Amino acid sequence: MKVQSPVKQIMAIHDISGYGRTSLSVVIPILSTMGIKVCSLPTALLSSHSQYNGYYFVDLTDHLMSILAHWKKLDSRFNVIYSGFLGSHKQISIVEEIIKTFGAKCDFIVIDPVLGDNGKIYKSISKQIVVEMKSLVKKADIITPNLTELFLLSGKEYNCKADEEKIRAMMLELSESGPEIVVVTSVPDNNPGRNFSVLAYNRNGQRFWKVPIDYIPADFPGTGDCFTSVLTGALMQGDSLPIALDRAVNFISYGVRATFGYKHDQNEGILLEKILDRLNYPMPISSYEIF
Ligand code: PXL
Repeated sequence: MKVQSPVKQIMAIHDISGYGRTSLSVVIPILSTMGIKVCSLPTALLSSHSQYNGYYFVDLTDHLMSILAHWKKLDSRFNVIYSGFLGSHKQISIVEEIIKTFGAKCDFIVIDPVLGDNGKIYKSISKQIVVEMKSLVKKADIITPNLTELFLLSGKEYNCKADEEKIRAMMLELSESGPEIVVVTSVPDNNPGRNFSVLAYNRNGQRFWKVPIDYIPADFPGTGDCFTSVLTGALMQGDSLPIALDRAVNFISYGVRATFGYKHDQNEGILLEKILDRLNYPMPISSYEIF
C-alpha cells in the first residue's frame, strides 16, 4: 500500500531577504498557514530586500545543484514548483532543469517573473535575467507578472496608461507561448469609480477574469509575493481560479488597509503577522467579474 502524504508539498525557489517582508519571509508563513509544506530552495541571501539602500547580497547559484542532488536522493516529490526572485541569469537554466526533473509529477508549475515594479527594473536584476525570463515563463502553467513585468516579458515599452484591450492582447500572446493561466497584477482600471484590478486569462476555456481593487495611496514591497503565494495556496486547496484570485486580492487588500492606519515605514511591507489567521477565515465576499 502506498501511503499518501497528509499534506501537500511545494518547492519554493525564492531569495531570503532578512529584513523586510518579501520572498521566502512571506512565502513560508502564508503557505504553512494554508496547510502546505514548503521546501525552500534559496536563490540568494540578502540583508534586506533590494528597495533598501546598501543591502548585502550573496548569490547562491553555485549551491543550488548540490541541494537538488540531495533532494533527488531523498526521492522527494512536489505537488507544485513555485519560483520567484532569481539571484542570477544562470539560475534560469537551473529552474528549467528542475522543471525537467521534478515537473512531470507536479500538479502545476507557477512562475512569478520577479523583475521590477512601477515601470522600473529592480537593482539586482540584469538585462540577461529579463531576456532569459521570457523563455522560462513558457515552461510554466501559471505566471503572475505585475504590469511592469508584463511589458518586459512582451518586449514592449512600459505604459501605465495602456488600455485594457492592449493588456489583454499581451496576455493572450503570452499564454499562447506556453502558460495556460496568465495573471496580471497592478493594472490601472480606467472605468469610472475604479482604481486598480487584477486581470487573469485562462486558455483552458478562453476566459478573462477581473477582480477590482480599491486604491490606497501606499506601495508596500512584497505584496506581489504575498499575492502569488495566496493564489497558489488556494489553487492547491482546490479552489477554482476566480475564487483563488478573489481570496488573494481580498487578503492583500485587507493587509494594505490594516497596515496603512499605522505610522509605518512602507519599505517594511504589510503587517503580515497581524492578518495571517485570516487565510483560514471563510471568504467574506466574492467580487470577481467575467469580461
Ligand atoms: O518582492 C519582490 C522581491 C523579491 N526579492 C527581492 C526584492 C524584491 C522586491 O523588491 O528586492 C530581493
